[in-house]
This record gives sequence, structure tokens and C-alpha cells, in this order.
Amino acid sequence: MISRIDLRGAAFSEATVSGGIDRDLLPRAELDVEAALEKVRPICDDVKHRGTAALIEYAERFDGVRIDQVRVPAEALRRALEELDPAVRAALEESIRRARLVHGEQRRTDHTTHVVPGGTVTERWVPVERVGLYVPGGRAVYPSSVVMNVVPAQEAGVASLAVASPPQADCGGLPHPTILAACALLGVDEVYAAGGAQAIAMFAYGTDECRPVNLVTGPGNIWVAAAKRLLKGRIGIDAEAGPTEIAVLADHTADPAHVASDLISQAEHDTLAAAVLVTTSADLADAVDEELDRQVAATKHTERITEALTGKQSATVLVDTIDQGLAVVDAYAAEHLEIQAENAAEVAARVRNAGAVFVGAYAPVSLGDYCAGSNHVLPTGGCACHSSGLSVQSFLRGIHVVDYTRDALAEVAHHVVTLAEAEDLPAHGAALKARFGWKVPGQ
Ligand code: HSO
Ligand code: ZN
Repeated sequence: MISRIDLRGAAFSEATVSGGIDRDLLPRAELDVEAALEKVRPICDDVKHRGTAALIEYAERFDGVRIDQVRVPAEALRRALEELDPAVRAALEESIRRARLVHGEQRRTDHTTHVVPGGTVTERWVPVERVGLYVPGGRAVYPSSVVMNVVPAQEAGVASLAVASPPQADCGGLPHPTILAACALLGVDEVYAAGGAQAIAMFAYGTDECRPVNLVTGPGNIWVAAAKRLLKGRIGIDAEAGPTEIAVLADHTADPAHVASDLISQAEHDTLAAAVLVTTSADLADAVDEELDRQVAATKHTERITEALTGKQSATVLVDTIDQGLAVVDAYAAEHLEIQAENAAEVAARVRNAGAVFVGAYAPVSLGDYCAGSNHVLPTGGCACHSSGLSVQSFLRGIHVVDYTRDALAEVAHHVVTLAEAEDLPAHGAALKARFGWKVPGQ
């Protein structure tokens, strides 16, 4: 069901571009965020001007439910936690515990560099004051994404944190109860029943119920991505998340049943989700094909998965060597990359571009989705070649604090004046001259 791209032999060397590989040869879904912009603009403007009234109207129009307030009452959060299945609670608690372990160690400490005697630059790490975390609803509900957004924000020391998730018609217009319970478990008491572009606009502009935020993080559909693009600048954003992707780099030692089940696991998210197998073994590729047929037929979301695997964003890529495979996966820059090959750790250490790397037979992406301790909000669409997943760092700003004495400034003043003159910005130089009686030392 999954198409093949054969880059073995001559095909590979023709395909390579200065040591790498032409990204256009690799499968990828096209997501037209630009086109969605025109649709979300009036929605965002409406929320800006009419606030809660607009959000209530959009809940009816897009989520099919009448609500009379957007803020989720504290009572609903408490009840959701009380009624949470104890096994789900235990699993969420373990997920939170592991995420805290990893993210807790990402905290940055301020650092002072003594540039010259009397001249220091300190990098101070300051958390963003208020953030809005978006948790998708719709086709699937993601309480795990509550954990992945909230934990790094809290570990960064963010003082004020709000969560938005779409109102569900079958939950009386509240977000899904497991999402509410996850918020309650994490101590988040500010939750809004708002989804899509309108939720991002609520965060950006604020309403009578919700104070505006400084930064919005979290994945979402194309409308959420478009609203983030539109409102970026007014708010900070983490990324414009696209559909989930998994790439598996495998050789003849990989177990085809495991490779197939991992490809299917991410295809389960979305008809546009991408599953890419890059392998040195044509036999493995054949065996994975057979496994896919067998396993897809037996799983719950057969239709959605079939569409994802047969879509042009998914493929098996044949290569001659693991080195070529590495060139392919680096060019692809997958959100998730599994290495199922001999010396997996050594191969993984050579990966340059991936949102997260999963090493060997016992680190499936599903582990990272829920309970590895790693974050599952990761760069998609090839953005892993320039961006990282969500972390404590996403919620911090590094502020340079410059502190120079008179003598330290005097020592370098002539260089500043020279550079200011070279840029034809004499007033810059004058700021120094004014401090030294209009004659800077050394000039
Ligand atoms: N694989 C998704 C995250 C997720 N999976 C949530 C299950 N629930 C994107 O990394
Ligand atoms: Zn997943």
C-alpha cells in the first residue's frame, strides 16, 4: 500500500545535491497555510472586536455546541479529576513525573562573562510572563499534549498559564473530560472551551474572560497554524505544527512487524500523517509491506491509516548503505526518526536533522508520545532542520545585562566611535564622546 522510491545505485548519486539529497525527491504533504490565512483573518478580527460573544458563536458554528461561557468553571475541573479512570490517572501521573525529570534538568542558569576588568555581560534567563497552551480536540483528544505543553512551561517558571481546547458537543460544551482532568492534575485552573483559530485569537487579543498572553504553544490543525502565522508578532508562537510524521531508518536486522506497527502508529493521527521507511534492505521493505497489509486491516482506524499510508506523503525509500540512508533522513528532517539498525546508537549519533530520535528496537515513537520523558511537541514539515521541539527553553528569554565601569568603557570607546563613523551614524559615537568631555581616549 505504501509507494516506493528507489534511490539505489545511480539513482542515488544523481539525486544527491552537494553531499545531501534533493528534498523534492522525498515524499511530503503540502499544507497550504497561506490559503487558510484568508479564512482565519475575519475570525480573528471578530474575536478581537467582540470577544466572548464571538467565541460563543464560533463554538456553535464550528464545534456544533451552544455554550454560555468560555471559561471552564473550577467545579468542572475538580469533577473531571474525581471521575478520571484510576488507570488513566496513574498513567498520566507517570507521564508527568518523567516529563518533569527531563524538563527539570533543562533549566538554564544565568551566566556572567567578564569581558574586561570592570566590564561584564550577564545572560539572564527570564520566563515569559503569561502563556496560552493550545490542546487539540476534534478527531482525537490529547490529554498527553496537556502534559507536554504544561510541564516545560511550569519548569521554566511561567507565572500565568492558560489552556484552550475545543468545546465538545457530547461533553456539554466543555473540552474533553480527560483534558480537564490532566489540567487539574497539573494544577492548571485557567482553562477555556475554545478551539481553532478563534482560540488563538482569544489568547492574542484577550477577552473579558481571558487576559491576553505573550506566547502561544501547542499543536493544532491548519486553522490553528494559520492563526498562529497571522498573529505572530503580537504573540510569540512555538511553531506552525503540521501533520505528524515518522521516518524509520532500518536495515536487515529490523523486525518488520515492529517497523510496520510504528509506521501505523503515527499514520493513525491523520489522513495527512506521513510514514516513511528508509531502508538498505529490499527484503525488509517487502516484509514490512506484508505486515502493513495485515496489521492495517486488523487495527481500529483502518480507513484513516490507509489514506495516510497510500498518500503521496508516505513512501518506502530504498538506499544502498546506511550512510545514504542518513543523507535521506537528514534531508527529510522528520518530526520523529526511529533507527532500527545495527549499531543503532552510533547511527543515531550521526543524525543531524530530526525533531526527536528513537534508538533501537525498544524505543518506539509511541513511548515518546506518552511516557519517555521527552517532549512530543516537535517540529514538522522539515522544520527540524532549523527548529527544536518544545522545551523549557521555549518559555524563556535570555536577556543580556551589560554592566561597564567608566574605565572599562574608556578602554573601548575609540573602537565604538570608529565603527559608528564607519556606519555614518555619528550620533552613536557622540553618546560616548559626551561621557569623556567630547574627546574619547585613544582617538
Ligand atoms: N505523535 C504526536 C503526539 C501524540 N501521539 C499525542 C499520541 N498522542 C505528535 O508528536
Ligand atoms: Zn502520536
